[in-house]
Amino acid sequence: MTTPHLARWELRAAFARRLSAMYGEEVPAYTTLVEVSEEVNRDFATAHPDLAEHLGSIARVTAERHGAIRVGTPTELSQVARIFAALGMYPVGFYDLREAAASSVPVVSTAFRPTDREELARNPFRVFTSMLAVDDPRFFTPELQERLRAFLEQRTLFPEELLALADRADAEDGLPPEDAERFLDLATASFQLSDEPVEETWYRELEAISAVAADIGGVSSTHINHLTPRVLDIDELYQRMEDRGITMIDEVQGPPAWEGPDVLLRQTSFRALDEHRTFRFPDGSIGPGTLRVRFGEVEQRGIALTPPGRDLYDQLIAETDRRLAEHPKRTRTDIAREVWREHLPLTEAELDARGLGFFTYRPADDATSTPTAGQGAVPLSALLRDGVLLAEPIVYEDFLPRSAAGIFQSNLTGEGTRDNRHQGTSYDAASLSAMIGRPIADPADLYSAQRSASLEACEKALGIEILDDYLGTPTTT
Ligand code: OOG
Ligand code: NI
Repeated sequence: MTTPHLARWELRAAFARRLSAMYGEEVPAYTTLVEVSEEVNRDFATAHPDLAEHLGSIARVTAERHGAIRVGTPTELSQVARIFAALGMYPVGFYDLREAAASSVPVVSTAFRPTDREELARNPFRVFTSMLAVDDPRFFTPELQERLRAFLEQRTLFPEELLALADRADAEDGLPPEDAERFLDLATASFQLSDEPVEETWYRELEAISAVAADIGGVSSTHINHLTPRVLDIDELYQRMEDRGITMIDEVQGPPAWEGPDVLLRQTSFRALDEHRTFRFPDGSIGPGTLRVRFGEVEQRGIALTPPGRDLYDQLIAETDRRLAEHPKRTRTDIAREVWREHLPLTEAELDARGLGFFTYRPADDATSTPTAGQGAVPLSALLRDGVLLAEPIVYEDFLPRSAAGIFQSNLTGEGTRDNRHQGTSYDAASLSAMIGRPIADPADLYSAQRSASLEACEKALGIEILDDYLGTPTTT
């Protein structure tokens, strides 16, 4: 008899559940956040039954989380990539937060996530993963770089047994139950907050440069920094958390609330309370102390934007900044809403027609063929206008560097230091891919492939050729 294998997605879903349980014990405010998120989602589904599942099933959204972790070296990054591969999570997108943040955030990042549609629908767990830019001289002097490297090289974040099980799961596309159990135990434990004493002097030396550097390089293990639930109405969530006495950061990051389509990603967060840790002080004594580096975050996801749509988004953000500088008394959200109304279409159909958003298409239930079949390629716009095809938005599955920087920043205690007289070390998707040992996918390529596949399926189902007059990419092979 063959034992039933746990598939990658089952491992991924189980891992997300275990992390969530562990993190809830470590940071009780997270449990409150999850409760309030579930309430908000339930209420939204009752009030708007037709909209609630527009960007993903309620089952998906309820289970949906993203995590954030931080590692110190290319070796650690490549190890964590092996663990995520076992869970069907692959690197997507490159984020350089060193430039995006005003305070000192010396990291470069990617996100590990499922990449195909079915896998995302099964469980979309993703982890924003940052690596300390140890060799960036703007943050670390050569002498400190040496000590930092030596410290990071002697620690082990992921035991050999865990890595071996991860490689096996990757090779065998899953694991038998007993091995899966062991793998999940070890994987979850590697992200647990350690009770090992923190070397006070070393930690504070790094903290003066950057709280993020201290969180990564000042301790001998790693931990989950935050776990983020997804809500269908982030403004409502914000209000309800404040009503419960939890102070949120000043503003929701990303696009404003407005009456048109929600695009990309809106996020907000709150400072976690002081956490008790054990310290080893300079005189050798061991005693209690507190650290405050973890926080709670929540997000609302919108429609993925095409590269032109994304350029427009970046311009709208820049325009918002410009107007805010001119009118510092107004709130960012008010200005952003005004800018949105001026430049973004009010309907999804128009977002699609202008080639700004990513959509998939499917034949309407009663469409078997079209009057124009057999007369050459039919324009996509005509098929949508005539109701032969229906469009469905593709959810944005990634992150926003500026929001990520804002989230990092709003949860830091001090500004830290960055010496801009030095040239920063350059990192890009290619160099980070080489460190990870796997290519980092471009998010736009993944959305675009999903869109093209849906158009091809429509062509097959209707027996016609479709002329893509929205994005212009040829769909026939
Ligand atoms: C990651 C911050 C970025 C997000 O949601 O944009 C992030 C971190 O704090 O390690 O999680
Ligand atoms: Ni986050």
